[in-house]
Amino acid sequence: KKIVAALAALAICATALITPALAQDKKFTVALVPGLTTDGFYITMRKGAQAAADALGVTLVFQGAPDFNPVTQVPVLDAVIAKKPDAILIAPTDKVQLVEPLRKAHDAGIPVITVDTFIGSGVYQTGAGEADFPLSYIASDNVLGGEIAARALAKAVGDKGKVYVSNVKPGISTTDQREEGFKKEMAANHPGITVLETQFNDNDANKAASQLQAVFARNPDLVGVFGANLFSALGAANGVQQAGQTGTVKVVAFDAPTSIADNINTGLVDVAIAQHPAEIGYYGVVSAYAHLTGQSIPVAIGTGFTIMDKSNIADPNISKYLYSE
Ligand code: T6T
Repeated sequence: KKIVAALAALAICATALITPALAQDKKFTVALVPGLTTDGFYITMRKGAQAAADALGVTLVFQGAPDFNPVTQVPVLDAVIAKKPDAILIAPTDKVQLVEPLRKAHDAGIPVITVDTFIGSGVYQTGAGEADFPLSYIASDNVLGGEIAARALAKAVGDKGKVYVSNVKPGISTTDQREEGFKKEMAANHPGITVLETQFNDNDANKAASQLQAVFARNPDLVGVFGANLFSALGAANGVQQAGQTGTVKVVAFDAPTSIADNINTGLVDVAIAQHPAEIGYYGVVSAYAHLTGQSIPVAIGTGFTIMDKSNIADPNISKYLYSE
């Protein structure tokens, strides 16, 4: 009898011990849909996401389009939804055009978290509007990023003269907000600066370079440019170089591909504002996992910036924020 009782007790203990372990044995699949696949920003985000996935035993699927465009992103998203991952992390390429495609995921019971960019107003889970269904928004504070860029450019040009914003296209939450923050800061605190009309380059660095030269041809007194994302900034900087204006037309760059370090050292770029995409990817996967295992998650997570210039780019604690390739 004693033996039977002991075995029964052991069985209860064993069940108690095994059940939670079994529950966690479910291997979750999280899909990460970037803005585009061939961009150091999203390649770095993927690394951070993979680090969290490895730590948590999650399978990470990375699937995206080759360009930053809702027309190519939506079919990728549809294919991802058809595979029924446990959660989707996505950088929507348009605030409006990705709402309905993402609602399909939500309606299919797949939790959606947006990383880097947002849909609607970016304020989720409020019951307001048509685009509040994502669980969380994990990203840089892009209005603040634009303000930082404006202060850096104003300083570089001695607080006076003509500048403009090299930007991707209207409708992208991140780059819209950077331009908004930039113009707000210039209008409020830098009366000597004139901000010329924004030039939209469709995420094409070559177009951004030709636009720089065209703006310079029309405005030979141009003193600076803010490149509002990686391709806008690289293109604008190339345009400055091709126009023979290195060091004369100041460049403030958003994002930090590895090549920006050389551009800072040669004086072509004054300041680069690095985002922390690995941090975005890491917390994206952690948040998805937390939700899938019954925890509540913050409706928004703000990630940081590292400001790079000639004075600090050689410091490994700074250069570690250069993006991967
Ligand atoms: O600036 C990043 C990202 O934050 C933005 O949403 C789109 O452009 C980048 O991927 C850089 O190319």
